Amino acid sequence: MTAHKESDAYKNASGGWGSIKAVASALFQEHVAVDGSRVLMHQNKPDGFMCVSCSWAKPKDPHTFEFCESGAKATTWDLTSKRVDPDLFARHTVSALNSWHDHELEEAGRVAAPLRWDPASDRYLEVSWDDAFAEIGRELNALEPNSVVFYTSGRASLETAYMYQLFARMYGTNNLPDSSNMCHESTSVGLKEAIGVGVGTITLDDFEKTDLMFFFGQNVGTNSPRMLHQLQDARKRGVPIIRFNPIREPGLVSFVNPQSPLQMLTPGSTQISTQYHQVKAGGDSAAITGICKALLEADDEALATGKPRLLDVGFIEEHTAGFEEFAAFVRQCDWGEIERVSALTREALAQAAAEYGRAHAVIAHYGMGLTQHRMGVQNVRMLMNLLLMRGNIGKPGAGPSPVRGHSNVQGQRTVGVTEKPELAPLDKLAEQYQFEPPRDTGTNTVEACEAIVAGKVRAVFQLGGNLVRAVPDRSVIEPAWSKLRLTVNITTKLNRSHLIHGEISYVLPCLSRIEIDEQAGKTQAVSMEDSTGCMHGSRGVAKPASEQLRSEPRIVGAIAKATLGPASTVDWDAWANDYGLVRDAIAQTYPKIFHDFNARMWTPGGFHRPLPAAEREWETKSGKAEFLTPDTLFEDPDVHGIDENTLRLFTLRSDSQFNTTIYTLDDRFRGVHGSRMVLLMNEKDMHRLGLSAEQEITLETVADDGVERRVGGLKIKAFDLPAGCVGGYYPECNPLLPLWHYAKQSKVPAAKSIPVRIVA
Ligand SMILES: Nc1nc2c(c(=O)[nH]1)N[C@H]1C(S)=C(S)[C@@H](COP(=O)(O)OP(=O)(O)OC[C@H]3O[C@@H](n4cnc5c(=O)[nH]c(N)nc54)[C@H](O)[C@@H]3O)O[C@H]1N2
Ligand SMILES: Nc1nc2c(c(=O)[nH]1)N[C@H]1C(S)=C(S)[C@@H](COP(=O)(O)OP(=O)(O)OC[C@H]3O[C@@H](n4cnc5c(=O)[nH]c(N)nc54)[C@H](O)[C@@H]3O)O[C@H]1N2
Ligand SMILES: [Mo]
Repeated sequence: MTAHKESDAYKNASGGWGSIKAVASALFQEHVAVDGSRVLMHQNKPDGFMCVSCSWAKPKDPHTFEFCESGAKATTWDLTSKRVDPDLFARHTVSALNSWHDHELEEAGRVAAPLRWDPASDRYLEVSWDDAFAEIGRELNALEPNSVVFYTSGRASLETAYMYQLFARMYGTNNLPDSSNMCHESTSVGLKEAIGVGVGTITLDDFEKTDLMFFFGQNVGTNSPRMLHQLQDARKRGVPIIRFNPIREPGLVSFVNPQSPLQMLTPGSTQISTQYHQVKAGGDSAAITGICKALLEADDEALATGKPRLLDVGFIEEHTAGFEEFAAFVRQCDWGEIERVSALTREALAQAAAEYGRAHAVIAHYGMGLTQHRMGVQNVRMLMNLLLMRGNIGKPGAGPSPVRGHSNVQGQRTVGVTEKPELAPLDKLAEQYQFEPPRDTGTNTVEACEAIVAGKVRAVFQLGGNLVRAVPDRSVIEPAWSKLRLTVNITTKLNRSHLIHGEISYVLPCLSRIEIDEQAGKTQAVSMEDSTGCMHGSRGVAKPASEQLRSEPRIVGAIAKATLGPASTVDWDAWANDYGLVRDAIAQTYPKIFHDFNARMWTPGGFHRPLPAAEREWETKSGKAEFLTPDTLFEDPDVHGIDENTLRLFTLRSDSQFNTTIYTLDDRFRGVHGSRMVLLMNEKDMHRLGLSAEQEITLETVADDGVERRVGGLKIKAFDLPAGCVGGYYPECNPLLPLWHYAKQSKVPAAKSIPVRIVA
């Protein structure tokens, strides 16, 4: 870097030298520099492994470095040479480890041996795998199946997820919550109602055909950086990008491509967003209403003056239901109200509408900024309304693009991990495995937490994840969690959920997808589904962190076998010896999506699942794509006690974390260093409330349920965001989020809109 002075453009844009430096320092921090760089070359390649970080699509013709800063950090995090072995517990009791920071727990390295908590010494002690499985099986058989929760974080493969849900159902419960319940469940519910499929309809090819992209509440530079390649290519073709986000996120403003030597050497970067609207948190339904209103006004004028219409009248007539009612609602909405709730001007929204009206094929990307709200499902449906008005679905270059989180979170749902029996092929499973699957609705994540608090749950399994940190209402959840009878954690690293444990608790270390997985003398591969509904094979390339590790399919299979006994109609050992057999079973359950699975999983660029909505076939109630008329434009119409001192807190991720995994305490893009205990605040609010920068404050939730929810030690940072909302980090701010504060129809915790006030 000596010859080329780092310009400010590089520092502030995402990608670029800052990104390369961050990758190098992550490799260094985890002591894996040489092997790590070799492994990274296999990331997201047809013969390599699929990134363990986000779920963004993997192209047919990958770049030399088909990974990003986030993915590289996630990979090196797994490749670390540090180990959590029984020695660590010989030195520290569990109570002592509980005083460690979350970052320090995971930073201690990969868990190297199966562990069982020992009440006498308050330590995790090494246990044999066989003893672990035997005891877990015995415990499960002594419990009522509906008192057991089988949680999945979105990383485990299609093969593991399929085995896991089958096991839970054979055991007797649909309690299969998934990280998606805290994430894109508003999409699964909203899109299903609107267009008949609960997932996005675009593919990578659509990026080449689109002529406008919207981004609502998704932070691509931090959370799905590989997508910047497609955005940059689209920008080069002159495709406008319109952004709605309370914060001007650097990755959305400009981008320097580390793959392009020319861009790295010349100052300047691609301007990613052409319009940037700093919407107030919770103001998206209002903002979209404004765009729709401006579009209707322009359409009226076109009709009156004999110009081409702005509505796709033919599409609306043939393919949709509910348009008239929606249009009537929009027409009667008052511009003053729209401006107040969205914090955006009529002119700004009309400008977005004008750009939209000029474009023939439009993609709408969105993320947690839409889904994690009380009106999260409505937000998603409002965005669909906007697309439907101009027929932007089921044609090249157009469609909804919910950008998923975990690398296989969408796929786990596809192969049956769901608490909703109507979404699982129960009859098919009954026939294929000759058993009677449970038919009652299981618990989603929030309901599982409610049941844990109520003492109705006795055991929790976590296939990945860190629930005591990821879920709302920490002060209520933690004490309830430690009253559980059994906690079983299949994991790569140590985290808080292992230390706040049940009476009997296991930490079972598994292989990471990056590692070579040999079973019965044969190297195994697994598969996952990306954000665009595309399935990919994945083969590990690194040496396993410890000889004691077992693969996820092997662990799940062994628990199933120990619980269900010899009468089980599945040969769990055979499946764990050869994942190809699991894929055959998946293909048999879901022939439309997974026929010839074993052969097709190595298709370059993956193979797509069929999506009726992409063909303009609508598997909805009315058989048409459905417009939704919203109830209200207000976020939180039903929270009481709100006054002029109430601020709306949205919780954020930094570039140095993957959910509850905190790599470092910095947030390079937002200029936060050394501590995540900060509160981003508008200067007007600071002035109004008599606060100064760097001042330490305590936040308190505005709620009238008698529970005190406070987070202290937060330092104020003046920030460019709309007045009335403040930003803080997830998971540090989770104690402020009430368990009942969730999206109405999907129960996704409303983590982007927590009413709070500052206490001295
Ligand atoms: N590096 C990294 N990558 C990740 C993750 C990670 O933690 N780290 N997590 C993964 C997971 S599980 C997920 S779900 C995804 C999450 O990825 P995203 O969907 O991008 O989620 P967030 O970063 O939580 O928030 C996204 C943006 O929403 C904005 N926002 C907040 N409130 C509002 C609002 O009311 N309206 C609008 N329009 N915007 C709002 C925030 O400013 C932020 O920029 O990322 C995945 N990828
Ligand atoms: N306030 C607030 N709360 C939120 C959010 C928010 O934006 N704001 N976001 C929500 C969202 S979108 C999500 S998805 C959830 C995430 O919630 P979770 O999925 O529960 O949490 P993660 O942090 O992704 O889980 C990390 C743990 O997974 C384990 N792990 C990592 N890799 C593997 C692997 O390969 N196999 C196995 N078996 N285990 C592994 C490690 O033990 C690691 O500690 O949090 C939600 N909570
Ligand atoms: Mo997520």
